[in-house]
Amino acid sequence: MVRYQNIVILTGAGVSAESGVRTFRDNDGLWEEHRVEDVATPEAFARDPNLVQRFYNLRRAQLGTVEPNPAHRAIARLQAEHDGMVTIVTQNVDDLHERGGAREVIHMHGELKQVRCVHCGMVHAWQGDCTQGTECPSCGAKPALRPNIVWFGEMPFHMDLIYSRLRACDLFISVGTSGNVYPAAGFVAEVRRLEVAHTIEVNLEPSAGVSYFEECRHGPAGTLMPGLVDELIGKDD
Ligand code: BJW
Repeated sequence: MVRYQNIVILTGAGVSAESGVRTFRDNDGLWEEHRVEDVATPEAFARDPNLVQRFYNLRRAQLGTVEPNPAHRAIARLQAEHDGMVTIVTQNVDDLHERGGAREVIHMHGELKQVRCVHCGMVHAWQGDCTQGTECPSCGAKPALRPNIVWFGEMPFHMDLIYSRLRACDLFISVGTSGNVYPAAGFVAEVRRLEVAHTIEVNLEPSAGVSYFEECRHGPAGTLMPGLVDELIGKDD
């Protein structure tokens, strides 16, 4: 395989599916009868903050019951063993990349294990439940804390850093994302526009953006990623 210098890997819910974390748009796509669009918005939080807090408390608690899978470990191995730079950009709010051994992960949609004070803006590491009755550890306000998650209509985190890595990459790999949510869904078009990077999609099925990718590997990420990483670091030579 061609040797690449700067690799950007974009991951989505499909990379954690084999760990037992539910994806957003498969099957009925519902959580207790709610669509993700109905709980993951600032309007939903304003309308029913207790429901939204409960949604994120349950998902935060679920993190303790799941483990990284071979896809997370393969991506971490690429980051550790590749001669050039490997940037992991994830839309996932779980910590499975980190627990699978990745050392730098850009969480563009935030992290389940963080909350943010809407008064003072401080971000706090958070393990257990958070409710409208929980005080902000920094300023003492309540209700004050919200999940440090990027909801629909909000600006994703670290966009300048992500676009600078996209501009510098010579290989872009998208793993386990349906290509329905922007701006992440537009990264492949941005990379293709620059005409300097090869693009690979790894997904269970063709994504909404499949036509933008030069190379597609369809199947479970936990099966396909270890082989792709072997190719990239030259172990299959
Ligand atoms: C497997 C597998 C296995 C299963 N192996 N694969 C045009 C331009 C810009 C913005 C917009 C636009 N049009 C509309 C917008 C607004 C909106 C948007 O995109 N809406 C769409 C629904 C149309 N976007 C926003 O509001 C974003 N903010 C924004 O745009 O700000 C302005 C801005 C503009 C331009 C530049 C910069 C900023 C914010 C989006 C926030 C998304 N938040 C969520 C919920 C919060 C996180 C949480 O609670 O967990 O993030 S929505 C949800 O979708 C979650 C995910 O991160 C995200 C992406 O989903 P993902 O990961 O793709 O999951 P699925 O379920 O859709 O797909 C899984 C895939 O895996 C499937 O294809 C399976 O087949 C596959 N799979 N098992 C491999 N084993």
